[in-house]
Amino acid sequence: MGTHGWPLLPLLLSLLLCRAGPLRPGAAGLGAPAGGGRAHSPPPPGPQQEGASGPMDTKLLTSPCGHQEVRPLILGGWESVPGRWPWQALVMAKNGLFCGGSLLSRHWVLSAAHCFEKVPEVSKWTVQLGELSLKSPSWSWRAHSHKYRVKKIIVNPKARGVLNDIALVRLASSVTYNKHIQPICILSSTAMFQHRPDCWVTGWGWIQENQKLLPPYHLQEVRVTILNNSRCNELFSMPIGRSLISNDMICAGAEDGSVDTCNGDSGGPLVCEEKGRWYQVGVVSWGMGCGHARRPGVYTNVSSFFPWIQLLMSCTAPRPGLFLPLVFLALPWVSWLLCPS
Ligand code: 4AZ
Repeated sequence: MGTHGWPLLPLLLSLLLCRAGPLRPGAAGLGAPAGGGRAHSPPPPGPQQEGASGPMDTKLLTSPCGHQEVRPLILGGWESVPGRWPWQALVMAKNGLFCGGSLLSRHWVLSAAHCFEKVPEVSKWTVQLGELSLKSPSWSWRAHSHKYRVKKIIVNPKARGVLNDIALVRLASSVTYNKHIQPICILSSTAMFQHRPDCWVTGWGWIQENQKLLPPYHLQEVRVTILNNSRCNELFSMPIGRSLISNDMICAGAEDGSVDTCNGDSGGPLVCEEKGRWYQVGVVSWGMGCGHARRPGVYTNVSSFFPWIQLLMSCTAPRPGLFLPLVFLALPWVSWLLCPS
């Protein structure tokens, strides 16, 4: 084996650690919700026990997620109500550029890679959580307290244009959850949501092609149908004649174009409910215009990037005591090989 063999050891250790890190004692792995896919943070609903046994992120893959504590009395319409989408994030640059995002844990927000193309500098970005308005008044202490500085932006290394359009944003401080700020669940497979007509997408993007959102810049929500990829490719292939939708993408909207996302919605979450829990299926990515018939919105398929997300979130999480001796031995190699510096 000689010198060529040694990198295998840290790789194996890293797999062991990255899988072992976030598990609760007694948990057999990432829980499996009925329906097939494996969930990120899927324990039974219940009171949060964060901080009970060490730093907050220890439980990043096991803390409750996907719960809407606020349920509106009247559903429908386009303006959301406070707390209905508690994972919704606003990812803002100092120059006024903004994107949507979704809260995955106390330190991590998911968004689209292309959002960071024009402004890659971390110091220029902030993340707002728990607010319904795109532009909260500058004197609002509450809005100010819900703004987080960004420590790191990790664009998927394979991101190019609309391909692999996904990024993780590491927040500089830990998020305090409340009924308006909660994480969303993610799954390693979202096949169970194919054809679902009752998924939702949210954002502060344009409300029509060439029509910006107007004051009070209220978060918008729209109910969409998940289309399967072969149908979506069929729709897009006319008159283009070639497949545009890869397996890492997922289409949603309506074939008649009556519901869609638009400019400024990028990075935001496409979510579906299953047995009282909400799962993020897609990240708003691209489309051909907005609201055109036979041109549904195209989303990054979150489950395709589940291992990448899991790895990055695990890398920065403190490891449990049981593995401590191993961690001390292997962590420098593991970090060097797999985790962003
Ligand atoms: C955008 O530029 C954008 N109709 C997002 C979604 C769609 C088009 C554009 C889909 O943020």
